[in-house]
Amino acid sequence: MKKYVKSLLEGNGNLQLLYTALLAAALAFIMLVLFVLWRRRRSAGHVILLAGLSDSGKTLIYTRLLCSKFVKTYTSMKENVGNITVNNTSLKIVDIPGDERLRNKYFDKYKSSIKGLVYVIDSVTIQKEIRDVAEYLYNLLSDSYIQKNIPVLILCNKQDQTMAKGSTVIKILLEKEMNLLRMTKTSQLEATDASSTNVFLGKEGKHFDFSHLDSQIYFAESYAFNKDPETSIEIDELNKWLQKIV
Ligand SMILES: Nc1nc2c(ncn2[C@@H]2O[C@H](COP(=O)(O)OP(=O)(O)OP(=O)(O)O)[C@@H](O)[C@H]2O)c(=O)[nH]1
Ligand SMILES: [Mg+2]
Repeated sequence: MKKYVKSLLEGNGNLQLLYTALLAAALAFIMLVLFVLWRRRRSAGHVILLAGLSDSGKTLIYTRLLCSKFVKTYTSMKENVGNITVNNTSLKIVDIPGDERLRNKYFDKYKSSIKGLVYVIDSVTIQKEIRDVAEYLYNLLSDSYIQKNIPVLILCNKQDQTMAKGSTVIKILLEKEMNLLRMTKTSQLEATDASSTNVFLGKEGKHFDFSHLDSQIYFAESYAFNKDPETSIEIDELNKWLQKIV
């Protein structure tokens, strides 16, 4: 009898050991899965992309964000990449060239990690360039990565210039142009191949309106340079937007 109880106790001990080992393995596995998910969350979606036509001021804004310094800029032929910290979150600022032959390549390179898009506009030349400004924006907003509810800031830059248009006027100009563009794109789609990648932005039967899009579209004003060194920079609205989206 004594022997039997002893073997039973020993058996129970082994069973308990087995349970403990299984529990430890399961916990380790769960921890591993959580760690991988956490790493993925951290690495995905940390890029703030600065896009816009050439000469709109992206590279100067990029430099201002990173080190506040004024630098003489030249037409970018490749991207600029740098890190900043906003609300204890590390963000990768990527300034891509506005050149028509280069911009898609760089957008494609970074779009899978995008957290926010800043679309920089030269507020002085906007009326003259409205077609190109609207078309590039339309293409970016149609992209499947941007359509995953990526917040977009339309930054009306060069506000230090007396001829600069304000963000309210620019919004109206853009909505009008995007409406025309959408009509052209829709008729092209009907007339030609159905495999076209044209996307209908906004609500069918309604005038184009930024508020109809799934992505949150914000408008703000800035200047990255003026002649007075005391007041040579005004990118507060950009900084506030960054704090809001992180
Ligand atoms: N007055 C004024 N000039 C600006 C402002 N921001 C940029 N600039 C000037 O505009 C020119 C173009 O600026 P960049 O930052 O090089 O333009 P970009 O958008 O990077 O152009 P790409 O690299 O060709 O795509 C430079 O001469 C800048 O000094 C601004 O807010 N006000
Ligand atoms: Mg540049």
